Amino acid sequence: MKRVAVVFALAAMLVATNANAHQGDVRFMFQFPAGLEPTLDGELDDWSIVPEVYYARAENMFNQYGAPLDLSDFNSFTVWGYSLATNKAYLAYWVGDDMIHDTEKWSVTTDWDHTGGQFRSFKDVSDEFKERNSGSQGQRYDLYGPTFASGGYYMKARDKEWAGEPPFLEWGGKYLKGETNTFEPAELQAEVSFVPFDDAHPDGADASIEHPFAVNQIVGIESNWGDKDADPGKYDDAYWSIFGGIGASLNADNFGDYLLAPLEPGLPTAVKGGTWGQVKASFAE
Ligand SMILES: [Ca+2]
Ligand SMILES: [Ca+2]
Ligand SMILES: [Ca+2]
Ligand SMILES: [Ca+2]
Repeated sequence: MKRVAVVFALAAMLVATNANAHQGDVRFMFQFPAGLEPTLDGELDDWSIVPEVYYARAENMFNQYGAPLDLSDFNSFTVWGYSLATNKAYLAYWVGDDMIHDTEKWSVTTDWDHTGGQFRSFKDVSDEFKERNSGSQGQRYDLYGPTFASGGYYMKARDKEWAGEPPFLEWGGKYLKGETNTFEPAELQAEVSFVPFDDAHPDGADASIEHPFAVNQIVGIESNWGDKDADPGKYDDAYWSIFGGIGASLNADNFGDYLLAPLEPGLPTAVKGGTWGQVKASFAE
């Protein structure tokens, strides 16, 4: 497995050089070649080129509360990717849950320039400070889609509403099994694209600083799913996270690290037009 060797060599380098590691072990963001970025149609076939090493699976997630690991209660994967051509981050996820309802979601927090520090829920500061700084140097996204949230939306950026609208946040998703808000077993999946910001300004994108991605860069991220099941009003016993960073909803010191991986060998480096189906067919030849 040559691919695995590439990223593990990078991980060793990272451990040796990065004194600022966050929570847990470093993970990897897959680099989509230009032209092979996912189409956000809710079908994950365009993620089939991503090797297993990039997947974060429920078996390896952390629970802040009491529930033991039980994949029939909560099961999932998340995969992150990025593209130098689009300068966007891409997230795919799948969730299997024995009791789904419309207050359950991924809470995804991002610190693209890896500064750490508090980025929202400030106390004892002026309203002006809050408006300027909440969700600015770090961001929090609530990703319910394909579930339509009790709050009346599918996905949003907290604190900076514009950052949760297209083209800054776009997505596609669907239920594979079951239906929204039935309290019955369900499986769902979605894919999301993010325009990354080092400073998301209250006045919108033109006043903001976009974050430029580069190979081998390290970014800060955490993702949580509160599996509330019987009681939508609270996180009864299961708040699953990728890195186990308690307090990640407001402080980026509690995120984990993703390294932006180099291109995997053996993938096409450019695609001129054509559908994904045609590209896949060319892989199979
Ligand atoms: Ca797709
Ligand atoms: Ca459950
Ligand atoms: Ca930051
Ligand atoms: Ca549930």
